[in-house]
Amino acid sequence: MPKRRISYRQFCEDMIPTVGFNMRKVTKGNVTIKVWDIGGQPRFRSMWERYCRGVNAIVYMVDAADLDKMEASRNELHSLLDKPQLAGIPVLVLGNKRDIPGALEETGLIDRMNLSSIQDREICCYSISCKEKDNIDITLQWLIAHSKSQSR
Ligand SMILES: Nc1nc2c(ncn2[C@@H]2O[C@H](COP(=O)(O)OP(=O)(O)OP(=O)(O)O)[C@@H](O)[C@H]2O)c(=O)[nH]1
Ligand SMILES: [Mg+2]
Repeated sequence: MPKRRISYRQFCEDMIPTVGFNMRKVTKGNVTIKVWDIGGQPRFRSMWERYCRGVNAIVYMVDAADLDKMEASRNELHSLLDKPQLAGIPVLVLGNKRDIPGALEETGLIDRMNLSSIQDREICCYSISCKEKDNIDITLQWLIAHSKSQSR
């Protein structure tokens, strides 16, 4: 039995960056998760807040192997979470690309992303690899635990 994945689309090395956003529904057993994938490029960042309003959880995906962009990523996350409309929404920070040597693991990410300063909501951090399908199971478990039926 293959490991569970967020979707069964093949991983490919030359993925096209998300232009604007994509919406997908992913069903696992009796759980359907509606996922909004929002582009991370600077020109899309002003949309983030609008798409995060009213959601059950925010998943913030970081390239854990790109140490040069970590500070910018930290600043973007903190300014997003400072928006009053997003108060209290649980956040899952995913450090992707753990397959790349030198990528930060959870403790390094918690430190460099200053996650321990976030005290007004539930915050969790996993180190994953979409390429190797590593820790996708715990990511899905977290998402299911924070889905609508679980949070009401
Ligand atoms: N080594 C490795 N490469 C990955 C992994 N996940 C994604 N990539 C590569 O990283 C590149 C960018 O992937 P995307 O998924 O387009 O990145 P993104 O964060 O969605 O980018 P935006 O859509 O601009 O926000 C692609 O070349 C992928 O093949 C991973 O776990 N390991
Ligand atoms: Mg994308």
